[in-house]
Amino acid sequence: PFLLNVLENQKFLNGSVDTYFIDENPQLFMFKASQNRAQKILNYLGYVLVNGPATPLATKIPPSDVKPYIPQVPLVRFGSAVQPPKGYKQILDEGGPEAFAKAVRQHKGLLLMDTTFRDAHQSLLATRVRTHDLLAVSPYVAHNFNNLYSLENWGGATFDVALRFLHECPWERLHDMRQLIPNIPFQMLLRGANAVGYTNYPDNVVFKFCDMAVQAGMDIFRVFDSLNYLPNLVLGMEAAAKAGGVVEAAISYTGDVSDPSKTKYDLKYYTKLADDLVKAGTHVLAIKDMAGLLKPQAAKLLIGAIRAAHPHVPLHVHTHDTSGAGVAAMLACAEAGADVVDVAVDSVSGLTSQPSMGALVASLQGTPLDTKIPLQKVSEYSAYWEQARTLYGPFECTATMKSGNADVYLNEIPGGQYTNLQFQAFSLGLGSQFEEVKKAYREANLLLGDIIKVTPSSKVVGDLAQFMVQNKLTAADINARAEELSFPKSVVEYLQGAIGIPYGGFPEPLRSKVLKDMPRIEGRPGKELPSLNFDKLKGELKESFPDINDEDVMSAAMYPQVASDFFRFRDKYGPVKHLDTKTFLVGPAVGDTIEVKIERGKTLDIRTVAVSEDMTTAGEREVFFELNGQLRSVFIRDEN
Ligand code: 3PY
Ligand code: ZN
Repeated sequence: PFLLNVLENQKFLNGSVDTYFIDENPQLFMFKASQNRAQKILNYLGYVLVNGPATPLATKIPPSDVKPYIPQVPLVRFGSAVQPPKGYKQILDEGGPEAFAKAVRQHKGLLLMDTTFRDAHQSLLATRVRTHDLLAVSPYVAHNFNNLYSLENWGGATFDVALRFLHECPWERLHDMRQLIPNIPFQMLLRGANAVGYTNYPDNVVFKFCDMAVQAGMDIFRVFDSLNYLPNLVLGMEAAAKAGGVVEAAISYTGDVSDPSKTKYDLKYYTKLADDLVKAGTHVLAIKDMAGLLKPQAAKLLIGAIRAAHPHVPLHVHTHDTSGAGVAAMLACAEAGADVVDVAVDSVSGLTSQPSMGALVASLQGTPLDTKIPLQKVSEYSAYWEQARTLYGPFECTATMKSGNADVYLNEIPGGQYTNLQFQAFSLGLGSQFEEVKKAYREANLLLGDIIKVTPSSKVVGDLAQFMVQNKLTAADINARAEELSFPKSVVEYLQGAIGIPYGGFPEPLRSKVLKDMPRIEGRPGKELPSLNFDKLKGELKESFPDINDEDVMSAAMYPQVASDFFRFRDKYGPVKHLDTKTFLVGPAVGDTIEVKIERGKTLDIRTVAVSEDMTTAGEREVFFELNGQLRSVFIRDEN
């Protein structure tokens, strides 16, 4: 019982008590279950040795051999671990969301949100950064970046990718980060009524999801809707508020408010939406410039207008640096009255990611907007990611993306999608394909009524664009032949109203021609959906996976197939999140010895000895390891 209590003790887990005795006596922690976990890890390594990567690799760039240098934090002083300095998390915990918002608004300099743990790698590395590498640098972040407004570390695509490709549990990731970073608010991206998925969920799922996220350590919910459809936004806001989170309602930005010829999304459109969101009770108001279209001049107009209308509401601006104007735009936002802007640490900034933290910090030094973040600390943090990034060579966007591109002002493609579309086009080996897709994207957007484009509406536009390129269809062809063409599913569903109603309504006569007598959804799509019965779902899942917990059930509510594949994987291969990234991706080489720390004080030493040349009659190969000095072997089916 003593040991179990220790494992549930916050101070113990976040390293703020002296644990040398335990660290030096690992046998205290040798439970039976760990034998089992060790065996499962061997199964995983054996699988990769015999069959190759267990997660598809996207480029030919191998993961490097680098062991990223982890900048040290003060560990022990006077016999106990040094606590990281207090931050906005403490203000939030003590005073709640209103007090937090007030403190943010009163802060004199510019505050930053660091996107390194979420959007940066979602944009540059296909969201593949693993818990292992996030946790390694987490103590450093806690000790040196306590004056961040927040660390964005969850939501968006991370949930899906963690389960689907990294074979790790997104909830465990959140719990683990919370242990190591007790002082900086955590922020997630919530796709409104789509939560962390691509489709509308029943209302009770969104509410329960937010509740569980707060319990697991989440603080701030950036809530957006892919059409800025107010009923969807409000649903997400209510769910975040009821859970006790900070509500950061986001206006997704498109067009150009500094261009008088662009009349659909003008200043009036945005200020009206800002009024609605403030009325709906948002604690913080965000401008989500997902494509990086907010030019400095437009930033001045937009932020200036909203600041004037809502002097007490904190304003937070998000952008992508696709065009290269990100730093300039964020400086303009700060000068026009934004309280917080988003940056990624230098080595994972730029291109379709966020603008550079170091550049912004340096640009404001000595000014009234000084962030007071030491540049030296930014550089150390950046050096870690510069090395860690090389582990993700197989997912590097720079395999194809060599520079920013101001053509984003023409095609308005969101950062993450821009990287994906470019990558897909290049992997088809067609040099001209990406240019065609970008042009078609612009036309597809206009065909659909010039809509807000962000997950999932951006996928609708992207799918239509690719459909046009593949079938060599112009916009005129689409309009003329709409009745007979077999459109992508996402396009049809969008026109049916499955993700909400776009500003200005659906495009006619295109909609009627495509849908004919198909059903249409009126109003907020989620309100039609029957509530999900969690107990029933849990009962069903328990039949195949007796060990699942409530967080697993929520994963299954979000992604039924992906989650059950993950549970099956976990039962067979155990906690692969503990493997270093190179080993996880491509496995060890024969002769290699790796260290796997499966919990505090419990490290496995694994040497790969040999893979048998012969196959058993069952089509299996025997793979030999030394596990902590003892010979072990596993039989692995050869799938090649
Ligand atoms: C997401 O929904 O994942 C986004 O990052 C949208 O910008
Ligand atoms: Zn983004």
